[in-house]
Amino acid sequence: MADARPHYPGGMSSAENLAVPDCLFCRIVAGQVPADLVAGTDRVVAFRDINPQAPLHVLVVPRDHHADVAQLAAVDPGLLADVVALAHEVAQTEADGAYRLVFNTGAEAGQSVFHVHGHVIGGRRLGWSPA
Ligand code: D5M
Repeated sequence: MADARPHYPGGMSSAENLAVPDCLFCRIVAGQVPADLVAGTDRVVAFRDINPQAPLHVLVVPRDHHADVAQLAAVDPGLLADVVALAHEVAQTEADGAYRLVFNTGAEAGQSVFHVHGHVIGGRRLGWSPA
């Protein structure tokens, strides 16, 4: 059967894809760059966005490196479920339970860090649509 896993630049397989040098969020996960951590498990970490757009603005990332949400879903859907579960937990703890979970995917959509992260945004009434 064909291997459906996405190709990673540099020839890494998903099994080797645990941490990527010079990836900002890999470095936060490793404790090499300081961050305001709010929650975490053995698989996922939540920390405050450095440029908050709302009273609650937390990023939830898998400890393992995956470039974007589509790659994560293809390689490890259970890990994506863990990201969503921690996002939900943070929103219950820090906001009134209503929140927006955003995965910018691709530079044209505003993704600037290519280690998948869900933006958990809440704590105020949210308008629509994104600019
Ligand atoms: O979101 C990337 C997000 O990452 C953006 O909202 C800023 C945030 N950011 C960048 N550097 C840091 C550090 N050091 N700590 C916390 N948050 C950070 P994107 O969807 O890729 O544009």
